[in-house]
Amino acid sequence: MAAHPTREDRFSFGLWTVGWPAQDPFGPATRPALDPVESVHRLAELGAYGVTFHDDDLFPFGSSDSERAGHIERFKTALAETGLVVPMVTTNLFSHPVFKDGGFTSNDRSVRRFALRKVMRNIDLAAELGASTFVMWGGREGSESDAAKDVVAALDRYREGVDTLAAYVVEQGYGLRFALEPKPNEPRGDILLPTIGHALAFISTLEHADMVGLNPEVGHEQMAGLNFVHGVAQAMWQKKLFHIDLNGQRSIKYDQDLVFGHGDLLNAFFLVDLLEHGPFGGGPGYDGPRHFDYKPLRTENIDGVWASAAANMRTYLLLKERAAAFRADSEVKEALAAARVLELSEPTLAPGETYTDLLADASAYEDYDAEAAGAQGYSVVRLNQLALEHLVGAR
Ligand code: ASC
Ligand code: MN
Ligand code: MN
Ligand code: MN
Repeated sequence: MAAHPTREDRFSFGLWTVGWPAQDPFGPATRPALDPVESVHRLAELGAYGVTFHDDDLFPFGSSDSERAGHIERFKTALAETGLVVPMVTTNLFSHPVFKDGGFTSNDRSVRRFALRKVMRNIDLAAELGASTFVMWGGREGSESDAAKDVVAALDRYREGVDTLAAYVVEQGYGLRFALEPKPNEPRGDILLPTIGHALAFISTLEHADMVGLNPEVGHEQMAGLNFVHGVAQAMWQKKLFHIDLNGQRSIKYDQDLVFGHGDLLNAFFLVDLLEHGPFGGGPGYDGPRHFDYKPLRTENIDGVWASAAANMRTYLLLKERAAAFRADSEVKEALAAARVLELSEPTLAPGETYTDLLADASAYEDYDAEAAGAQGYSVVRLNQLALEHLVGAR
């Protein structure tokens, strides 16, 4: 079994994932703080190729310039020692109380200006470290009361914020693209841009829409009861899958951030299949980092932290292997044909055909046997069972 990660697999982890000391709303941390330098070394040993961070993961909020520089230097040394890269950087606009009503969309204008400055400073660092993606997760952009947030004005301010930062990146000549990360709720009662669909619609209104895409997270769509594979497919279709946060979630509840595959496993299988092979009808898959945004369970000690980091990568590789077997299986090919999956790639109108031709085609309507078409089976269960059997290693 090919389940040993290598740099070529391009697995990356947030410093805040393995470094989460496991405080929750009901109890304090169960693990000591982890030095980012140690995380870099351990992740490299485990086979990751990249590490990502929020500014506050690397140097505490409020650090002096020299303290900040010291933390960055130590981190850079660890990167140089291990060869790990920084493919993505993001900003913490959610922990400090100043952001309790939002960053870009706080009702308080001075907070919004402070938030933009905090991001600009972090964009400079991202560019310095050679990152290509800058993620924006607006965890505090939202409300608990419909009386207290003018959502229309908030979206104006959100757009103003992203447009301003995009202009900054362009004018500095940085090679960065933004990736917005949707989430429906938590920590706010309702968060703006709650799903992939909302975020795609928002992006279409931006001045620099071309350089803004998505960083969808498995669990965040599933918290909204949505099918993550569908969401990712639409993001790909709109060429907006700039980055991805892999993890696990079991149904509609608080954000679990489980190990990848430890939630909806069948959906994870089809996700890996889509990322690795692209759509069934042809077209590219995903070629960016396979980034894990998960939280080691609060029950785990430090050994469990590293075991869980390894589990994310191993699960991905196992699913990749299973998906390849699924695609290569001649019985699956037959079942795909029986389910007529590939026929969907054929345009509904013939080449050059117009609606006038369609109106003139009696076979399409007047003579069409809707009863016969309605009586046919699509053999979906057989195909799904074949996928499941590959997934569990029964084929
Ligand atoms: C991020 C990101 C999230 C949140 C969360 C913080 O940058 O992708 O989902 O921050 O992980 O705990
Ligand atoms: Mn999450
Ligand atoms: Mn995330
Ligand atoms: Mn998260």
